[in-house]
Amino acid sequence: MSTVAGNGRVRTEPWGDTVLVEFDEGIAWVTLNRPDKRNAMNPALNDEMVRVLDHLEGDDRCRVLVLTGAGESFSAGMDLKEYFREVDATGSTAVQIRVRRASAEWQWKRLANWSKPTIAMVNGWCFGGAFTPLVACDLAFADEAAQFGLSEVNWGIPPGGVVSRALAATVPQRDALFHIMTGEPFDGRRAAQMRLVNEALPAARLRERTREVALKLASMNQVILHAAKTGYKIAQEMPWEQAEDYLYAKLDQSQFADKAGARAKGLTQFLDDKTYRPGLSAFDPEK
Ligand code: ACO
Ligand code: V55
Repeated sequence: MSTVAGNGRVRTEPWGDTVLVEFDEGIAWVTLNRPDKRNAMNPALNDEMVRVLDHLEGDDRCRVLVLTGAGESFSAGMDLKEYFREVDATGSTAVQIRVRRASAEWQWKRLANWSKPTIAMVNGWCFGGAFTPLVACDLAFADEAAQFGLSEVNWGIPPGGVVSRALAATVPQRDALFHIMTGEPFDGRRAAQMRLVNEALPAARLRERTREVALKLASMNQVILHAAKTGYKIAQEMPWEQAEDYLYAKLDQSQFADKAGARAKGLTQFLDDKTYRPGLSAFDPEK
């Protein structure tokens, strides 16, 4: 797809207005880029993110995606002016359906099922609707001082979209209901305690740690990673009998799909060559 950028030049990559993408050794750093609005998600940003995810899925420069925000915010949630007030003002159900659809399409439908590993890097404010892409990412790292909150009740709505569903998939009920009902904010350290994020780090170490994990994932077999994460997410919703059958089917499917033959190599290295012990391999992104 090509669009005409502000400078009049034709652009074939779908980012540049409200989203930035930078490539770095297999990592695509995807930055929500409305820092003046604390990266609140308006309809334009939601439309752009749908296109960005579709583009990056087929772009070999991206082996892992990191989602973050420009400036001092991850995302202040849904744009209260453009996503709520201005959509209400149109009086059009069709418009409301369209903007809600674009929002859901990237924030969880595409993101949660993405074919490549995804990591949320919460660099600052994370409110309301921002919990959806946060939870849809496979992993999450946060600045320990980042502020999170389900602020919906403070301005007169219950959490909408799949915000509460996403919370139920990550944190215990006591924490979820406390924050959904009181709207009380919490910091990154607390977010790690309740397992909303994997780790909380000092601001100065956040990018370095996120990059370390991203590089590790970028170095791994992409077909097997895709099968592993999809298997987990889908089996979670299944009865055990079906889960076992499905996960074996997934395992067999991955052997067909993996042209690199990782399984045969792994077996040879352990059983014949004795050059590799899966249980002893350290977490070393350089290997
Ligand atoms: N929607 C629309 N605009 C927003 C949003 C938002 N969610 N968040 C911030 N902005 C805008 C502000 O209106 C302001 O715009 P202006 O400069 O044109 O006046 C600009 O971003 C900067 O915001 P400030 O409040 O001045 O920034 P500050 O750093 O002091 O505070 C904070 C940041 C804490 C994030 C604050 O902006 C805030 O509370 N935002 C709302 C958070 C929220 O409740 N989000 C909605 C959750 S509900 C949902 O997502 C469905
Ligand atoms: C929220 C999110 C929505 C929505 C209504 O509470 C409310 C957040 C992502 O979409 O349509």
